[in-house]
Amino acid sequence: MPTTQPSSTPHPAPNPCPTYLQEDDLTQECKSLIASSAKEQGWVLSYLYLYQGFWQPSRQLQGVLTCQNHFNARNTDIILATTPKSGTTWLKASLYALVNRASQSPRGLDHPLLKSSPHDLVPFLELKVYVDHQVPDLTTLPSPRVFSTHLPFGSLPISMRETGCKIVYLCRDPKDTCISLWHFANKLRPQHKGKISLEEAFDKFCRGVSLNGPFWDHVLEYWKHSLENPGKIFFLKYEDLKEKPIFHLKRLAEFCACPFSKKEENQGVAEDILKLCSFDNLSNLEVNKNGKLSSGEENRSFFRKGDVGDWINYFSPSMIERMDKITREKFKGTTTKKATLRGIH
Ligand code: PAP
Repeated sequence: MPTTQPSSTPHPAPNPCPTYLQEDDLTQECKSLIASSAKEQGWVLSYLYLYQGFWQPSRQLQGVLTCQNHFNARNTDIILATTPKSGTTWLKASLYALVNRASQSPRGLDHPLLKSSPHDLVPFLELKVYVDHQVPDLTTLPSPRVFSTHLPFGSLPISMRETGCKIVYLCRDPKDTCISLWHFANKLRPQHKGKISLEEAFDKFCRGVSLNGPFWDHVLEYWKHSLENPGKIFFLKYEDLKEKPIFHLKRLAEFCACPFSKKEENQGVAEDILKLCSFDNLSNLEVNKNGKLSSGEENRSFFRKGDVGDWINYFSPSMIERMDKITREKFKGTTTKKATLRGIH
């Protein structure tokens, strides 16, 4: 189910200013909101604005407003919600391959994931579908439609919360998330701005000033709602997916109402999906090595290491202490007999 036409091209035309850096095309509603919101210097170029308790760059804020005003969820929709840099690209690919496997064999040499970025096949609502206040007609897309978002639970369009659409939520250890975001921001920063130092990025992250931050509040909102309504929200941790990928892919298939049949089990279809969506496979594809998203980001910037625990190579003891303290305090009381947030801290 290609939800949009793939738009990654292996050799895109040169673009002097990628659109993710542009922020002049805003509606009056967005401009007024920005004028009255708290703001902080962001990690890349633009300011971040506090909207409904979370930090958004202005260009993204425009997409958030349009998405909130126009997105009509269907009962059959599957929405992938993530904290930025928690493995979104990986789960987009896996979800896409999972729900389309009847018509697109994960072993097929013409599988869309071999030619298109997962971000084009499962587009972000606020960053791609509704970017620049465009309002595309999504009614003709076949079910199940699969979209993604970085929006916090409280900012999701009302129809998403009120219909039977399913939400898959993915998060990751805050230290790894922070390091991943820092590398990503430095890749996106225009050359003349130089790099943002780890110390500055870390301090912002700890104060909650990061893309869709505060990180911990984002996780907690979805966590709470997933416990209250496990049939609607599937809560997943990057580290768990790394540790037991087959187990969690099968759980995910059941949640998405497309469980693996006995025949598929015997044929190893889940294994095929994991192989197709593995870091090694995706990151070595031509489209992901040399392609760009329509917004200007290089596809390769979404693939770095894909490791658990890489933060150890970057954080000083005092940084570890500071972030662990925040995590302990924020996630206090989240371990019950049935579930735990342990594993991401
Ligand atoms: P996004 O939220 O901006 O879309 P996202 O895909 O969540 O980005 O973050 C990229 C991270 O996922 C990178 O982590 P790292 O910086 O710690 O290395 C990237 O390497 C990792 N990643 C991308 N694809 C995969 C994959 N197939 N398997 C495992 N990790 C992956």
